[in-house]
Amino acid sequence: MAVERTLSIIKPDATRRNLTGKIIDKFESAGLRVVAQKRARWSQADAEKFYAVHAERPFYNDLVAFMTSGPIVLQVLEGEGAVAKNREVMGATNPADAAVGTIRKEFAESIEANSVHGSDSAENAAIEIAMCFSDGEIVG
Ligand code: IDP
Ligand code: MG
Repeated sequence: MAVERTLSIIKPDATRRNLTGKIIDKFESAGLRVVAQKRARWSQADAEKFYAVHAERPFYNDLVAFMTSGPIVLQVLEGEGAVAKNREVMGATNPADAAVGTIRKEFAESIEANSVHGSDSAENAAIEIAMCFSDGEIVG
């Protein structure tokens, strides 16, 4: 399998509860490497743009409000099959469905406040990474 990069976001519910270290440990322990990282506070426009793909979904406005409710940590993760590996470590969208040992099973508060975002395909990973980082910010 090829070495890939994927976009990861630690969401406001997790920064609020001081869980960033525990969450990053899950990625690193699974063999993913943090090659770019920054803490940010999204504006409404930032969140609307990032989640534009979900604009027609009933939870869109609540999701934008949630993602702007506190600081987030944006990261590029790199590794063999990083897109699928990250999704595996994150667990299912709804923590009630997430497997034991996954981030969402251990830390998520709800289907919305589910602690992490991860790109769902290599194509979307490239788009999301470009939205959040300049080339010079990805430092290995
Ligand atoms: P994913 O984050 O597992 O890829 P998506 O379906 O892409 O899940 O949804 C994006 C985000 O929207 C989720 O991570 C979650 O924060 C929120 N979300 C998804 N489904 C619901 C829902 O049914 N109610 C409230 N929020 C939701
Ligand atoms: Mg998604």
